[in-house]
Amino acid sequence: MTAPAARYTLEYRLRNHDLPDPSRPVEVHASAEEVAGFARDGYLVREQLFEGRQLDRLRAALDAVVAVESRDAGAERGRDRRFGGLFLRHLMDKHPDFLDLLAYQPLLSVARAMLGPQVQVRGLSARVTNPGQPGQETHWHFHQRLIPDPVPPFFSRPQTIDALIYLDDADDRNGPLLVVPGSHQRTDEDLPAGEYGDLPDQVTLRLPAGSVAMCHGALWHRAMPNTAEGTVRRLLLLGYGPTWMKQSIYGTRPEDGLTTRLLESADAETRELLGVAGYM
Ligand SMILES: O=C(O)CCC(=O)C(=O)O
Ligand SMILES: [Fe+2]
Repeated sequence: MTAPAARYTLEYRLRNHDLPDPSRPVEVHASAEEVAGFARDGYLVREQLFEGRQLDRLRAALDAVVAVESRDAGAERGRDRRFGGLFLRHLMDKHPDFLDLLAYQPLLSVARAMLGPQVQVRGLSARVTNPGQPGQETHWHFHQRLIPDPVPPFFSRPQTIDALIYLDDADDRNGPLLVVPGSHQRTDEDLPAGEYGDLPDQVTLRLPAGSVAMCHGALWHRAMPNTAEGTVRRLLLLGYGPTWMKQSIYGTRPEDGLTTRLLESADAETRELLGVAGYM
């Protein structure tokens, strides 16, 4: 059990003269030092943020979707060796318990501290790998591969956050996460594809089940494979971005999914979180 996170209130307001009340306070579930560290390093770890019944509930929800999609062949196997494992997409549309994560303040408030008050959830996916099978790792990569060279004067760099929620241990047996601190700012460097070796300054994150690594979308990272001594390794990837950005490209949104139904009676904040408001 880790100590509860420090908190502070961020008094945002929107410079928008059309709003009767432009204030957007955020109670940030982190200290100002942790937020500064996230900006500098490109990641922030929350050990065992999910525990007990809450963790079991997310595992059960994921297992239920895996059971359906493995049967219907809906799940996406890793595209190639570079992204091993089983990928599941649009999870908030597929199981109601995942909607707990839509406005989950311990993560959302930190996303708002980093990205601004107007944040949407860009997607909830999962990656599941198993012990003793080949190709259960990822190559070194970063998610926002959109930066032109040269960078034009009005270029708006994509700033996103992915909260990697580990439902099982990510340790030496199950495969830790490797990151290169500060690499989210190395926007003038190429990262070659298909790299699996050690990189200078890499850090190994060995995380107990229920832990979260919040990562900038341009952070260089790689998942190590499960070993034969490991267990199933289930990971949720909860993506955040500004409300005006497009959502994740992966998978096919189910027609009449749970978020579509939620939108029918959603309040303003939920509409923003689901990415249908907050453009102008
Ligand atoms: O499994 C992990 O630890 C990270 C997975 C990952 O980087 C991805 O799916 O993009
Ligand atoms: Fe990744």
